[in-house]
Amino acid sequence: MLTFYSPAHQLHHATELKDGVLMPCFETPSRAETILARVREQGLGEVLPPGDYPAERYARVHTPRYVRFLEKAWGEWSATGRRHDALPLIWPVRDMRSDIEPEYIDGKLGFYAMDAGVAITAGTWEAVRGSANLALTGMDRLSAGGQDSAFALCRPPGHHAAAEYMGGYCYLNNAAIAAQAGLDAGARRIAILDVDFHHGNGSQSIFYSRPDVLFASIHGDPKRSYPYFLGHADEKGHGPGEGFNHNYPLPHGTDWYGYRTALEHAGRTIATYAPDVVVVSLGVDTFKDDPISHFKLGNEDYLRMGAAIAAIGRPTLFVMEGGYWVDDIGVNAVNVLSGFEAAR
Ligand code: SP5
Ligand code: ZN
Repeated sequence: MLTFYSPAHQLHHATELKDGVLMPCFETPSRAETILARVREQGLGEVLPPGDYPAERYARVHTPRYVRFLEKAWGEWSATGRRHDALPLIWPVRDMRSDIEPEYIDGKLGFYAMDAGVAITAGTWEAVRGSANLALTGMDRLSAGGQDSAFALCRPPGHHAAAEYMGGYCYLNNAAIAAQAGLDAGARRIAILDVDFHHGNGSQSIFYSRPDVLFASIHGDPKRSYPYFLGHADEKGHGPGEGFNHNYPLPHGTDWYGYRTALEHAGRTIATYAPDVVVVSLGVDTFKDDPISHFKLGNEDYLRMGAAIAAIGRPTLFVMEGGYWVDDIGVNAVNVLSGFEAAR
C-alpha cells in the first residue's frame, strides 16, 4: 500500500486548554513520526510526498471565508503583538449571529471554532495545507486507477472540522476534501467510514443533506463523550441526504466484541450503497490505553478491523485522524492497514 507523508506537519506543535489548564496538545508531531517509522519497519510500501493544490480545492467543502481565515489568522494575531498560540475565548451560541464575520481576529477565532483545542501557531497553516494535500494526493492516485488502496498519513487530523469551523485538533477536513475530490474526478458515490473514538461531527455536517456521500461513524456515545452535541443514532441525514448518515454510538468500556458488531453493520450498509471509493477516517484512539478516550481495543483488534474493512470490497483511502497513546499508535494504525491487505 502506498503511504503519503509530508514533514510539513512538524510546523504545527500547539497548546490546548484542558482540565482548565493551558497545556501541551495531546495531538503531537511525534504521533505522525511514530506511524511513519512503523510503516517503514513493516515494509508496508512506498512513502511518497503530496502534490501541491490551490486553496480552491479545500473550498469545495469549506466556505471560502473560512479557508481565508485559516490562511491569515496567524498574521492577524501576531500583528497585534501577541507571540503565544492564538486560541478562541468566545463562541457564538444559539441565537447569536453567524452571518456577519467579525473583523477583529479575537472575534474571528471564536466565530470559526467549536472548542479551545485548535490553537493557531506560526506554522499551523503550512501544516494544515500539507495534511489536506496528502488526502487529495491519495484520492487522486485511487481515481487514476491502478491502486486499490492508499494511506494518507495526515496530521493535523480533520474529522471535527466542518464547512465553517475548526475543533478537536482539526482545521481542514481531510477526509471530506478527499471524498469531494473523488466525486469531482468522476466517482458517483463515496462512503466515509469513521472509526475514530470521537464522532466525526465535521464530516457528518458537511454531507448531511447529500446522497452522494454516505457517512457512517462508530464512536463513544456523545451523551458522555466529546464532541457531546452531535453523533446520536437518530441523526439519519436531511432532505436528499436522508438515509445516508449512520451513527453507532457505543458505551464507555466497549471492547472488540461490542465494537465488531457495529463495524460489521456499518460495513454491510456501505457495501449495499456500493460506493466507488471508501474513505476511512482512521483514528486509533479506540485503544485501551488512550489517554482521552474510553474504548478497550487491543493491538490485534486493529488487524481484525482492517480485515473487516477489506470485506467491504471497494477501493479504499485511509486518512489518519486521532490516537493519543503514542507508544502504540504506529503498531495500531499499521495493523489496520496490514490486516486490510492480508484480507484482500
Ligand atoms: C481528532 C480527535 O481525535 N480529536 C479529539 C479531540 C478531543 N478533545 C477533547 C478531549 C477532552 C478529553 N478530556 C479528558 C481529560 C483527561 N485528563
Ligand atoms: Zn478522536
